[in-house]
Amino acid sequence: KKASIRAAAEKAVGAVLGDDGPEDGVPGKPASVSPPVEEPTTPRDPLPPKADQSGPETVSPTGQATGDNPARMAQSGPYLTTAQGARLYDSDHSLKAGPRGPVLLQDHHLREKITHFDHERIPERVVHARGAAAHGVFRGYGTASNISKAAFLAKDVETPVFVRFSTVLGSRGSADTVRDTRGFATKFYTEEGVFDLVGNNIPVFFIQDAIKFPDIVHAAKPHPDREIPQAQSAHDTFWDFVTLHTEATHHTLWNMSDRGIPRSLRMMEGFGVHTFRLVNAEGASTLVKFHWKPKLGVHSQVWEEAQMACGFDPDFHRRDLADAIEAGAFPQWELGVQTFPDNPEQMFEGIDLLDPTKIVPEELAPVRTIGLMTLNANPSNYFAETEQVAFHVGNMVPGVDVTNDPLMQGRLFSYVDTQLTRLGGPNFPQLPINRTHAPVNDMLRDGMHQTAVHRGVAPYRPNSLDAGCPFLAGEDTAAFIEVPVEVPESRKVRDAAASFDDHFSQARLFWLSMSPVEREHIVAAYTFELGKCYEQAVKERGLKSLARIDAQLCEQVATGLGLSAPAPEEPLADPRPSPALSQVGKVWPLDGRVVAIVTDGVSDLDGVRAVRQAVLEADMVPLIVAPSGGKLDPSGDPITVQRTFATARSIEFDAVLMAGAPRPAADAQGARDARAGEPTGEPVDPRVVLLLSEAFRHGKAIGVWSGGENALPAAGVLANAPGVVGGDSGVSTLEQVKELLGTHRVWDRFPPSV
Ligand code: HDE
Repeated sequence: KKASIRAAAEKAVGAVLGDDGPEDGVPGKPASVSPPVEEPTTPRDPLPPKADQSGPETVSPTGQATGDNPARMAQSGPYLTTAQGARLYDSDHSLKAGPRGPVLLQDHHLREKITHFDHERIPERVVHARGAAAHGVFRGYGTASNISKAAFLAKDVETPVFVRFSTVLGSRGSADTVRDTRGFATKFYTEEGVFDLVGNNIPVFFIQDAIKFPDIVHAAKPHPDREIPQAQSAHDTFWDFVTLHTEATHHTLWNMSDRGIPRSLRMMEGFGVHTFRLVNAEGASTLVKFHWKPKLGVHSQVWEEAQMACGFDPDFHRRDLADAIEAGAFPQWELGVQTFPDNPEQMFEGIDLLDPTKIVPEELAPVRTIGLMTLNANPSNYFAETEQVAFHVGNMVPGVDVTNDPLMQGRLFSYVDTQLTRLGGPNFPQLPINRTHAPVNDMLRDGMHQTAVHRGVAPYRPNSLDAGCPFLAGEDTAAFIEVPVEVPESRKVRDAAASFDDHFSQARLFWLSMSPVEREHIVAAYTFELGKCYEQAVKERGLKSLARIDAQLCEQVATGLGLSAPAPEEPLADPRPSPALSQVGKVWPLDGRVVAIVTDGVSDLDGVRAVRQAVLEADMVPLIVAPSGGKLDPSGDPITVQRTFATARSIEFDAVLMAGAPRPAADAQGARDARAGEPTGEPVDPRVVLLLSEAFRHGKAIGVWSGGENALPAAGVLANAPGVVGGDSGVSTLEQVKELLGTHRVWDRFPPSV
């Protein structure tokens, strides 16, 4: 299986590039011209979907299996037709009164084609507009069976899932690697109905009450006058709000940490944020917080790298997810729960479980794993699946229930409401991607885009005319029954519990739990974001809020802004740090990490070939980077070039291996310019210099052999710098690079300043 994964990995990366190169290509030598590819003329049935796109089949809302996916049935038969199925003989010319005459109104095909096109877009999501998704499967471990009767959590039960990851602030076409919270929404198509776990990659939220959601979103979205900046929080209105509305402090700190810029969607944690309630077969309930734990570990980009990726590859995360799945490197997460007794106070160790700005440190309540999710198929059609999928916090199954968290309560209203505008009516649950796999027998009728043909005459209860159908279920027949929680007698108020007033202690806990390098990143992020604000008052208020988290943090950001650091208004308490919150100091699997093998096209090509194979054998992705495209060593066992110096950029790689020191092209102006400024040593191709210096700055492992070391001085990299290794051969160099990759980055390169 591993071998087929590797073969797929190679194929996927080549295919993405379309860079296979001509058979007899030699760098620098023009390739022979391939025969032109003709447009096929023999009618035939459409091609089946690609292997990595076979999502689960769906069931109609009336419970009938649809056989084939209706989305695919929309493309059957060999001939182009109208929407009504009439075959067409020409789709390139309007019907005219003569070849040079006016177009005729009677041209139904023209009108149908243009009208449909005019209405192709639907409103993007008001938040989380930019997303990428995948199909997969969830397998229950059975370890939650004592606390939940949900069938999908039982041992070895397999449930199809569809997961959509998103950024929150940007428009649908914005870049992937912006500093933002990431959505992590999972639709479980269980046999008892759909369960949606609509979470984020950050375990806390900006607000404690849903009524503040329009405020935070209006503040964080682009300014309403010029509609800038796109997809970012580094602007006045965001900081104006989060510094006035201090309950946002904790979430904002997470955003300013490395969690705001994930390396990959596959390397993010997910959180249900709210406290949920699980109920078992005996009716006993437990409070839980949901966690998704990625098998590949939690990793981030560094800020400069993330910013560069916004330009060089705005689809960085989307591409990474789709490529990994296509290559057979299926991302996996374990679902876990922290459990708490369901007592009337709903507090745990002094932490209010109904306050969504608070976490419960894992050291106080360990995460128990209860199942495994594997994403194994890409969507076949972005619009039909990723865009039209509609999540709803209220989609629950027996065994799962809500709590009184006021943020969650508001979400229970918002998600259906928003789909009415976005998906144009109340029948969006019938869209193939939203359809439950459980039999449906509802009394909902008609409405826009109704696709079910309902039978019977009595969509009401009680009835005798449809023989009393459908009947109500009970406890013994798997009905969804709300946990009968006591609601203490109280007054109607617009208020919150006093425990909701603590806005800073957990922000301080997070700060104290970070390693020095993570703190340094946080300081830099605040300095950047507040530095982008124009209003002095906003910057000063930002510092006041930092003073309540940590004096040193405040001091350093103040220095960066050229302002003086205020003293905290109250003395700071020192909560016990939670080491589990830090991303540094652990060793993780290397699967799917991308290693650039940079070659000058001549040095030790046998070594290049061997190291490429060794990278594959470690379940990582090798990318051969050479001066120009085509094949290296065409006479022997040719090596396909996957990136050229023109198309490669450091952001794509987790580590760089380097054989030889490529000389600049003699006639390149850029090369001459670079030579003028080179610190020492032989001239090196300026694009390689850039690649090495960026990789070094971003804490990436660099391995050199067979003359590769000669490229280092031009990039200002010392051969004995941390995370720069060399060996006798490519393979021995790779071994050292693998050690470095296990900790994700060479953290020693970032001087600890805090
Ligand atoms: Fe959402 N949120 N949200 N949210 N949310 C939406 O629903 C809302 C909140 C989250 O990939 C919208 O279909 C309110 C917390 C994700 O399709 C909308 C409040 C968390 C996604 C909405 C919150 C989330 C959404 C916009 C405050 C993490 C994307 C389009 C009470 C636990 C789902 C849509 C997808 C999307 C409302 C707060 C996660 C408007 C009112 C907290 C992952 O309904």
